[in-house]
Amino acid sequence: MSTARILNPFFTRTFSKRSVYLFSAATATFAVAATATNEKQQRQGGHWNFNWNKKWLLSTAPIVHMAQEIKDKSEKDYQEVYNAIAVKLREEDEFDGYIGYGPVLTRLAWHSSGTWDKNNNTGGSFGGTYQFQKESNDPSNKGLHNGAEFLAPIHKQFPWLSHGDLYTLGGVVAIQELQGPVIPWRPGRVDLPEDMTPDNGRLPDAVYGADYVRNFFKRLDLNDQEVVALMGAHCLGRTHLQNTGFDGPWGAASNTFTNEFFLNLLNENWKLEKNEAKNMQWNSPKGYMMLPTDHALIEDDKYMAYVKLYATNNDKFFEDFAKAFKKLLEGGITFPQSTPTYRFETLDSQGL
Ligand code: FMI
Repeated sequence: MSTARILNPFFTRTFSKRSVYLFSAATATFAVAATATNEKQQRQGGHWNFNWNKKWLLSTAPIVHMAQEIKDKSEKDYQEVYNAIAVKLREEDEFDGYIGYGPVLTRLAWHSSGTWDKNNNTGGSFGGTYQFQKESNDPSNKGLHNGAEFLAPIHKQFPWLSHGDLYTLGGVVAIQELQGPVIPWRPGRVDLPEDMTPDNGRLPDAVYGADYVRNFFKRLDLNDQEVVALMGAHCLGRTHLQNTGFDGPWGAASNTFTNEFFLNLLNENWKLEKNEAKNMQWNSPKGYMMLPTDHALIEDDKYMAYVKLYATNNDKFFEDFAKAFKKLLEGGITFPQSTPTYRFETLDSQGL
């Protein structure tokens, strides 16, 4: 067996026969085979933490978040949830000065996933732990209660949906209904207990430069190209003084998903100014803004190359964004091979 195979914890298809082969990264020389029952998986809510506590095994055995098969639900059921969220989005369009709920749902999907730490596989969208106060009250999540409250009746209507699936699907619906790319999405996240909620402070700050951004997103296993593509979601919505101490929208079309963010970064006349909350932000004569982390994308040569690419090629932006957003929403989750990948129809394409 090659070293690479030993170093990477992996699961063979035999998982379906309930055998799990774990290779602990740090112990590298040991291969441990364990048999787990469905019963055990249910008890632990899909969260596997093999901690044999033997001297020859590390006490930090790998955590595996195995997506659960929802046997009696098909694509039709999930499209029904999609439609319920999309219709609500269309109906409640007056929110936030007629921007609507799309941007805040996108941000909720990202923040509920962005707590993932690839180094120990804690946090992330899997456990839906944003539902607990410890996470929703994280100062980085200010304003996201609007998204969670929007989704609460959807969860009542479809109680079989886990919170992780709900929050991530909300983001997928928002991007697609706001005319963005189709985001392939997989189900099966499992609600974890409250004590699995990650500590506050895992989400990034907007006040720093390119080095900080690059280093931060490594923890989420995202590279330069993926980070620039993802940041293009700042074409949506706006910053709110009361949430983050930043003020204003990134562009003109705050509820349409386009590559406007990159065009504005390159074409506007940006001035660094102090806002009412005494934070520095870049402002343009048209009343648009950029966070320090946004502007950092045109201060760094490697990031700049992708900004130019996406400003001139909207199709490429859509293609790369869809891949990166899917990856962001799936950080840390192991999907059995049998998990379907859904590509939902928008209300428009269904003629609804
Ligand atoms: Fe962004 N964001 N974002 N964002 N975001 C928003 C709003 C906002 C940061 C900071 C930041 C991503 C990454 C990052 C997204 C989508 C995404 C705001 C204003 C700030 C300060 C929030 C407010 O209400 O004041 C960074 C720099 C630090 C956390 C950052 O790395 C990513 C990856 C995405 C999704 C792909 C959206 C849609 C919004 C608008 C929200 C709204 O309510 O309008």
